[in-house]
Amino acid sequence: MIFFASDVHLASGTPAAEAITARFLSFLERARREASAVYLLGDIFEYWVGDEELKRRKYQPVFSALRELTQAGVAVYFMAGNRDFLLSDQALAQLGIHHLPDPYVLSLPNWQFVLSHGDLYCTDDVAYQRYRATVHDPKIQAKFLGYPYWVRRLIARWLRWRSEGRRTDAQTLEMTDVSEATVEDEARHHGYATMIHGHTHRPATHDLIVDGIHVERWVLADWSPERGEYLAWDERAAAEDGRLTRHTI
Ligand SMILES: [Mn+2]
Repeated sequence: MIFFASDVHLASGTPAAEAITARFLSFLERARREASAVYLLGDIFEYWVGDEELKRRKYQPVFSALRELTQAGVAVYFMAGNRDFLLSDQALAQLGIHHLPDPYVLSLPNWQFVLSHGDLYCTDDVAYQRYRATVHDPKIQAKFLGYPYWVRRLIARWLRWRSEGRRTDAQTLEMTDVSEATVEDEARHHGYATMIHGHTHRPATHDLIVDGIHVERWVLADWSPERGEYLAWDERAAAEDGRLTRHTI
């Protein structure tokens, strides 16, 4: 089995954060028993302002579980989201995790996927795409990482507060879903492969017809203290229809 998850938003310091962490640990435990590979498609952490986060006490059980998982022979892949894109390759290597570019084409012996965090497809939100380009600028990242850790945490908190303010605006909510035209172009560009992404917090399975070809777009759910969700690909399932399934933990 291959597992896909995103938008866990791991954090610390609140009962809700602890409940989500416990759920994610159960997920990693299940992956150890059932999966050959795990694809983490961004926003696994609520924020990551620099690799000092590796030392955060509340994250240690997660890091240990990830190391155990990779040592048990389960391949773990990480694609950056818009909250944890500063997780460096060195930090990932320490955890035994492979870094993936966004988007990434996953070619299996009998199926092809396009994996993405999903924010790249939200092209109707021009302000967000401008913000994204800024924070992905290596010069700006270097400047940010030059600030003391506590300053970076304050900036992250401020950005989060600001984006939460935007999210309560109904019109903005409309805008932050993916652009259908962008999704169709992406499908076309990657041979109409099955798309898997998160970010929008709108879990659903969409059946699209692009150039007369059926394309599936699976949107991953964001996690809550009550519910974690992931997709599982079963290479041994008999029917194509039953190979990719949604599970809760
Ligand atoms: Mn996101």
